[in-house]
Amino acid sequence: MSKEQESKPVEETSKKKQLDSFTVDNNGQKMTTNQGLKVSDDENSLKAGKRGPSLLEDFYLREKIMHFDHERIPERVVHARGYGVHGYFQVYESMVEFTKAKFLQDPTVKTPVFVRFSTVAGSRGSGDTVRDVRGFATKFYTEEGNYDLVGNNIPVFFIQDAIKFPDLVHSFKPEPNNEIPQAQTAHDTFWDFVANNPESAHMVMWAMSDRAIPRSYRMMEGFGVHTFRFVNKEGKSRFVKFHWKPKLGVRSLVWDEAQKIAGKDPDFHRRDLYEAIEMGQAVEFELGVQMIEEEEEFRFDFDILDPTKLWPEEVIPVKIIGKMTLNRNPDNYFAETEQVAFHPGNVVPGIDFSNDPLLQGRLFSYTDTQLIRLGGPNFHEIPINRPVCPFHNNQNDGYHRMTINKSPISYHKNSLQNNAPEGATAEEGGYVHYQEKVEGRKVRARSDSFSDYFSQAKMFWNSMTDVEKEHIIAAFQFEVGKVKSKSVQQQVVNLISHVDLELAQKLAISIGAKMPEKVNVSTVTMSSPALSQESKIKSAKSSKVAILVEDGFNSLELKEVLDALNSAGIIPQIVSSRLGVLRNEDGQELDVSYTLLTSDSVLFDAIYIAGSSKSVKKLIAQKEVEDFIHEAFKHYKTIGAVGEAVGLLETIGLPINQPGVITTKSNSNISEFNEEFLKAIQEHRHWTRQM
Ligand code: HDE
Repeated sequence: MSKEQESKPVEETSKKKQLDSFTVDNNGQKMTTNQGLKVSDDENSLKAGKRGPSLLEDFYLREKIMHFDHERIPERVVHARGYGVHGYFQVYESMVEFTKAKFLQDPTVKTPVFVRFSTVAGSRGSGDTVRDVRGFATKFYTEEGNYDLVGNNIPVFFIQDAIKFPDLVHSFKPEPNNEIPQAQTAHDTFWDFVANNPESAHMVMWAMSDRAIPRSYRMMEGFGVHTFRFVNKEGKSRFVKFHWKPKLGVRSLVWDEAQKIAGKDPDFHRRDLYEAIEMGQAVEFELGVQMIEEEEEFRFDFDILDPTKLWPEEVIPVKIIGKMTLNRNPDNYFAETEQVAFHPGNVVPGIDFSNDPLLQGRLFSYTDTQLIRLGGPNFHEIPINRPVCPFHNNQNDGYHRMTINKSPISYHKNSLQNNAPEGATAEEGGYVHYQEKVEGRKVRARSDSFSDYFSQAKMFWNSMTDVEKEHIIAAFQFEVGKVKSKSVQQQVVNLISHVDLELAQKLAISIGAKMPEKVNVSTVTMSSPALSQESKIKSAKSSKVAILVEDGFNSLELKEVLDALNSAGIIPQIVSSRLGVLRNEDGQELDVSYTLLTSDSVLFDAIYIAGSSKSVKKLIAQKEVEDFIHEAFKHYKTIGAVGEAVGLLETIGLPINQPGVITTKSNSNISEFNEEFLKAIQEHRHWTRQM
């Protein structure tokens, strides 16, 4: 093999350097046409007389309008709304025992990545905080080519076979007669699909849980969902499932809050990610793998090829193998985030597929979909999609071909070019599919081992805390309550009764359906504590705290609180009745970030009401302040108040002896207050609060 063809280690900056060679900076430049001709006037079209008709001759008008007319491309048929960011991945220690994938060998190598987070159902312009699954797609630009881990934030899927995907998607998308509703599953066709396709029962439990309304893309888990294979140098294969674990812990919104945010700030999740990165807060996820030896394939009470099943972490532990750090926003949304093309079939040596029939279908879909979306077969040449290692083959021509292949030889085998480019052996880094032995008759059928739809749905239910269960019940009541067809409602109640009778009964009561029959109710008692969000690590870092304050604040008190928040990595933001600068008698100044009009209680994780009688008097006079605080209370958020601000809480009727309401009337023990306040923020929600 020639030197040039040997794979070279990548660097953290490899992708950035490549992208930079495509960037354009208009700063200080004269305007030109796309042909490079300098433009003399960009304000007026060419006319026959000042008030006369425009002339066809005006090539610049035509070019400008033509380009504008074609600025849109078809949105993704699913996962249309998303936000992407750059970063890098580092393995903690060599995974040589399990896989030969080069990016998983050397802890000193920082492999560049691009990650796109998304919702699934909504259009490109839909709200971020809708109840939905979130996509979590990662492109690793490795020295051996691009590896794409195209996952979701829920570890299982609605269906078992790819052939059902169009049906599933047609059911949850807006209904075709009136294109209603946008980005929602709370409508007849989706629940009709669920009721008549019981394999969806497990995933529906997840979709009705808090997992489907994450607080932030930075605070949700990611899952590869399917079973893949790791293959090592010796050719030994193991089954593997991939996990992303967020360093900030797993947090969710509450449903009422999620709905309000969709109106107040439809960009809530992308803004959160964009701002965190602009502020220099590294966004970190650890990569974990669960592995099953080939010989153990049939040892479990679920089929490891069934994508509606997870591998309980208590049975098959997650081994944490590395960390991804996201630290750079794209320069251009369209060029990078919109044009990025993921494909679960983009693998590197050492990673292979299983026979999961959902995965097998995806291996076709993802290249096919790019042809319509990106307009031709050369989408791999778009800067964001190019590997950082060289690529050579005999594929040529097609729409928007960028490379100029110099040689007349575009076929194999050849003698005129010494047979180049030619295939590489496994030793030379060639991808050799794992030689799994397969035999069978051609049948359109599903394995009997895929037919248990309810045991893991029940296990998920069993694993929830009481609060999480309450949220699931309420979500079912909301979603199925929006269904118009009585028959579909009843069918859903009947289906859910196979998972849990109490859940089905509570649903039936709420939607006026008949009580479910007590037949075939799952008797599974197993639970998996790892499935409960409440059991995950909790971090206060990156929480946003609204500081409600007016002129005349107490600067000593405020400084102590702000310092404590800042040093814990919490983001305090000053909210007042007007923008500009607040002042107090000592001449101290405070910049205001938001007014009570431009922000809202639902956009914060906690609030703090500053003391001092002057500031409190002004706050108390505003109805918006009362609403702001009551709403935070209703959403179980931490509320802190010091000095006279405690009186304000009493005046507005807020029960101050409730969990998560942290107060001190005296200014002398602020450090004690801070300690309690920070602990409460770390809790994120105070579920035991009495409303
Ligand atoms: Fe996708 N999916 N999917 N999917 N998917 C797409 O590809 C598809 C599935 C996932 O940010 C499409 O480029 C089929 C499971 C993510 O650009 C399309 C089936 C999982 C993204 C497609 C599935 C996913 C997509 C649309 C069933 C979790 C967004 C645009 C066989 C493991 C990627 C595109 C991005 C996108 C097909 C099921 C995750 C049409 C046929 C299961 C994160 O190709």
